[in-house]
Formats: sequence, structure tokens, C-alpha cells
Amino acid sequence: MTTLFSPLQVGPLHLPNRIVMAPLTRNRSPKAVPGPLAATYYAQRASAGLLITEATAISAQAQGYADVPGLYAPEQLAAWKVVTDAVHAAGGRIVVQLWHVGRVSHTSLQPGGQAPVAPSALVAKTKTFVVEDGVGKFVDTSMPRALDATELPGIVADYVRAAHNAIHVAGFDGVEVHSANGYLLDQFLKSGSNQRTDAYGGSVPNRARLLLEVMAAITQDIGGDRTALRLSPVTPANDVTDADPQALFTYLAQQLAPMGLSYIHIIEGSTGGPRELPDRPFDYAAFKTAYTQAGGRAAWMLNNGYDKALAEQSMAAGADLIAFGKLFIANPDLVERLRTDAALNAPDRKTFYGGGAAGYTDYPAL
Ligand code: 8OZ
Repeated sequence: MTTLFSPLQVGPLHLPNRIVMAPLTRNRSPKAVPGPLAATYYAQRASAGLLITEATAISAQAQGYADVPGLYAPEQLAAWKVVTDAVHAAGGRIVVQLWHVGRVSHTSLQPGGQAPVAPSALVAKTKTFVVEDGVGKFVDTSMPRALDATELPGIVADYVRAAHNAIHVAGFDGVEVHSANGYLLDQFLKSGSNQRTDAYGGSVPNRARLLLEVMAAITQDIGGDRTALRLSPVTPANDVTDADPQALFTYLAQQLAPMGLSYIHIIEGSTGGPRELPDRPFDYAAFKTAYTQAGGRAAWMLNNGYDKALAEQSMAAGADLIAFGKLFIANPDLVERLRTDAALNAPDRKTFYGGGAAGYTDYPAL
């Protein structure tokens, strides 16, 4: 019987178990450079089958929050190399999550104080976090400007450069493209945020075009077996909505299947919230069937509010990997605790975003 503790080969990586550390924004990277405690934090969690980093900006334009890391400047790549070396020395495996926030940003976080970019000039009804005069505060996101189609190849190139440098300079074992939670690629996918009338808006194939171009270009550079994708079919996070998510994701499943991706990572329901959304129904099993029937072979990773019992239930129904978020913040040795049914440390919400060692590297192991 396959359990959370069964090994799994994912592309070139041998995972000793099915327990994945979900990507978790921690806002401890001043000037977008991973901070001095990041290596300790990730290495403490190296017994995970796989570590996924916090969302990491592919360019300065891709930044949308204070103190989140990037992967586009030499000092950022060098700081990430310290992290990947520490994780590998501790026996772990780590992939980096590639992020462009699109409209979920603020002029004060953008190069030259310019407007954030988006598929369409529609403001997201959501907040972002900025630091002014040393004081952090939540602010409304700024009105974005619509990207010109001539700018899109440059964004694809930013993704490819980040993926290439992630593998060849920063020492990561792979990349996960963040196309979830209402950020740029999700903004293009979903009809509520994409009102374009060119080849990147309107029909499902048009709205999926940018994501598929990004995935094709990255897999061509670093290989499909080092490339993964995160999706959130129905999350309302960051004010995204789609008129017919089942049709959109069925098309995506068919187009992604031949790319040879390492894994597909799905957030079920509302990110960090309810797993069932009565007003946003979605058939996850049908999405997976569409993918496998089109020949897709990627490992199937699920996330959102999992505990051991629910993980085992989803694995019995065919999931290959389960990503745990808040539990991994609070339990560096989560794998051992789940294996032995030990008590779990409770996460402290007050230290999720920003700060230093408290609530970051000081949660005790058993
Ligand atoms: C929490 C705070 C800021 C960003 C996501 C990258 O939701 C995030 C994020 C989460 O995917």
C-alpha cells in the first residue's frame, strides 16, 4: 500500500516520502535577497520529501510585497545558493517557486514607481504589504496598466532566465511555476481579470496562451522533468474569478499533458481557507482524468488544509504527493511527527510574515 512514507521518483529526484513543504511567503528577505536565516530555516525541514521555496520574483516588475525574495540579481542567486547547499548537505531536495504578481502590487514596489502590470487595467480588490519609513502596513493594490502584447515575450524570457539560473547558478533541483492565487498567470487565465481582445484574451485557448508559452519555454531550457506547475482552479484569493473553470482547466490539462512535467500542484478550494466552495464548484477528479487521458504522467500534488487522515484519504483516491503549509512552519520535523503520530507544535500567525528568528527558525523538533 502506498502511504505518505512511500518513496517516489519525480523526474531526476528520488523523494524518500510523499510529504512536501508547501510554498510559504515569510517576508524575511530585505532588499529581495534571502536573509541570513533562510538556509537554517529550509535545512531544518530537509526531511520533507520535497521543499518548495516561498514565492520568488522573476524580475523587479514581478515584485508585489515588501521583503519577499527575488531570483533575478546576482546577489539573490548567491544567497539562494547558500540555501540550496545547506538543504543538500542536510540530505534534502528543494525547488524554487517562480512568481510574477501582475496587478497584486503597489507603485512603491515597482521599478521607477510605475503602475503594476496586468492583462487588463482592472484593479484587484485585495491588499498588499509595504514598508514605509521602517513601518510595515497593508495597503490597497494600485491600479495596473494593461500589458502590450509586444511586452509578453520579455516576460516569458524573464521566466526562462530565472528558471535557467535557478538550476545552473543557484543550485535548485527544479522549479515550480506559480500560476495560482490570482497572480499574473492566473490573471491571464481567468475571465474576471482578463478582458483582452487580442490573442491573449477572450477564448479559453487565448487566455491560456501566456501560461502555455511560459511552460513550453521553460521546459525547453531546463527540461520538463525539472519543471512543475501550481494551479488553483477556483480560489477567490486576490480577487480572481472565472465564468467556467471546468472548461478552462480541461483545456489546460490537455495542453500540459505532453510537456513531461515533474508534478502538478493543485490548491483545492480557497487558498488557506475552506476546501469546499458552494458557489464555486469544481470537479478535481475530472481535471485529473482529462490530464491522464491526454497522456500526462506528472506526479499529482494536492494542498490545502491537510492533516494526516485527510492526506491518506486523498492518496487512496490517487494523489501522489501532499503539500503541508502551516504545519511545516511550526514543525521542522513534520515527517517524523506524522510517522509516529506525535503531537504537533501549533503555528503562531503573528510571526508568519516578517520579523526574525522568532516563529521562523525557533520551532523545536521533537
Ligand atoms: C501570503 C502572503 C503573500 C503572498 C500566495 C505568494 O498566496 C502568496 C502569498 C501568500 O501564493
